[in-house]
Amino acid sequence: TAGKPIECKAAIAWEANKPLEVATVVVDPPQAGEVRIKIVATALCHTDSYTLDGHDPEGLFPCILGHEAAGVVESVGEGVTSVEPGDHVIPCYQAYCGDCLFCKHPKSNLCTSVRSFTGKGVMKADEKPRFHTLDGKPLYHFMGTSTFSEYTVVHEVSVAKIPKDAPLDKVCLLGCGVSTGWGAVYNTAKVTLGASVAVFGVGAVGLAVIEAAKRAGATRIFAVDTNPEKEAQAKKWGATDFVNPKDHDKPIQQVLIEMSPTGWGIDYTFECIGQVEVMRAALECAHRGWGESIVVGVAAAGKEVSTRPFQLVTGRSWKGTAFGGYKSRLQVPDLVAMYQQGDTMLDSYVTHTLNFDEINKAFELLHSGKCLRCVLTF
Ligand code: NAD
Ligand code: AHE
Ligand code: ZN
Repeated sequence: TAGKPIECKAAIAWEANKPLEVATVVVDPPQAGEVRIKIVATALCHTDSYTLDGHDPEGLFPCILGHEAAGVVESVGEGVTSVEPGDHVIPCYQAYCGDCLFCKHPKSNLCTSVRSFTGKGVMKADEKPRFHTLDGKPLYHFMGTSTFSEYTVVHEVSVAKIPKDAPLDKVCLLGCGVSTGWGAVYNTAKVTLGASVAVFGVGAVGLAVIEAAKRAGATRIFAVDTNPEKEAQAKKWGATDFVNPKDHDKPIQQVLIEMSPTGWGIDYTFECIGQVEVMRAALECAHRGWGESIVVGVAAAGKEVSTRPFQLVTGRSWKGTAFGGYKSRLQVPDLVAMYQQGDTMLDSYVTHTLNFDEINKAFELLHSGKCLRCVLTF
């Protein structure tokens, strides 16, 4: 198949707010600096549905969504040296070139080598997509990954090589949500022993924050969710307290300050939903003097955050994280190794598995509140 276009199954997002169409597409061969991957397993992340719902200012249609996956290299383009056909890999929406200002800086993972192209849904070599329909209509890439396809083409800088004995239907989750939650705790907040933590939103990302906070030695972990069914999972993952904002008349930030160990707020708070009002609440219940609030959730186009500047003057700080601050190509293999050593809860995030053909059902599951991650296989 190397060097030739491949016809395969993919899920086409023709336009916002329409179900995906599972159809045959053509995937062109990888050009210089590109890798064609056979996707073995792909999960759905809230960000895929956010984009399909038309909330992403960078959203382009028609496109092929998907960014949490694992697969096997089918062929490589000219000049590619870091992977070869047969290698097992995780596509990384956050690239790592190792060479740009951001890759070289110890404080950032926001590689710029291909970001402007992935944002436009095209590949860097010729600024065109590698996907098209059988009758030649181009289909945009998404987040530089487009994993809702049996085959995809990504930039070499976006490919993390992993061991062949890692189960692809589990480690696919390390391509986004779980890694993001873990990294938000370890890299962005650097949660310390004995700290108090509040996590807003008990989806896969919020649970990964809870898991990592417990591991980092946080002694109080407040899980906040409007869905009462989330309490059991939150506690299983390590939350010490579950708070449903609907059970309280007072603003949730006030409730949490009153519940906090010192009565002055919570050391580290994490917003894992994508709602600007909740981001405000998370900042405002952070501890007076030193509390940090980390924005993980992605808000819809046009939304803005606000608070009284006094909240910052009195020592709270507001931060955000993309892919948990991990330098992807470099560190995703370490996360896979951590999983293979057996001391993570990664398997427990896979609550559903379906055949790729049932991808629209998987989107419904994601909205139902009963699904953390649904893994699709071909
Ligand atoms: P999810 O939909 O599975 O989880 C969200 C949770 O929030 C649900 O349990 C829901 O009941 C709860 N919720 C909704 N409104 C609430 C409210 N007002 N108060 C309290 N709880 C509320 O989503 P997910 O896949 O875990 O993703 C979470 C967010 O993180 C999304 O916005 C996603 O786009 C974003 N994300 C960001 C990054 C990053 O790199 N920054 C990476 C992955 C995901
Ligand atoms: N494209 C959007 C925002 C979407 C967004 O912020 N994405 C997160 C990852 S979500 C993964 O599920 C991210 O890492 N952003 C940094 C980046 O470079 O995309 C917009 O507002 O334009
Ligand atoms: Zn994601």
